[in-house]
Amino acid sequence: MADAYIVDEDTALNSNDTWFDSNWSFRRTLSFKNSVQSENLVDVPVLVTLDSTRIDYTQTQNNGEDLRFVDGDGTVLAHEIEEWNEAGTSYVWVKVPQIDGSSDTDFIHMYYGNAGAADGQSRPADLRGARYRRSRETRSR
Ligand SMILES: [Ca+2]
Ligand SMILES: [Ca+2]
Repeated sequence: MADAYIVDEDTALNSNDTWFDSNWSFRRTLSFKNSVQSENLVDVPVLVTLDSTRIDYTQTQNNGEDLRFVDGDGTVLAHEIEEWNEAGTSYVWVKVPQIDGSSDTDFIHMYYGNAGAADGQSRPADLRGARYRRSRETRSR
């Protein structure tokens, strides 16, 4: 099983589900392409790659403090920002409880746009581990 999983951008928004918190103004749906295998992926560190085509940096706090990731059932997910670059590409790890197998529609929501939010990162150890492995792989290439 892969340790990290790259998110593909979603287009089909399921808009009739519950908004996480009215203090947040924007959200984007991130869906997972996992139809190639029948196995559910459990507690997966997911690397979310963001740029100005995927997030409106003018609406985020300038270090991404107001980023939140919320599962389909409303659970707020642990995340850690690896790199935040409003002039380019940002990298954020999110711990996803389950990515359904044989599915291209399982998703999480990314919320932003709350100038009053405190930094929401929680930096769980398993995300640090995934980040460490990625940096080693990058160096060895
Ligand atoms: Ca900003
Ligand atoms: Ca899921």
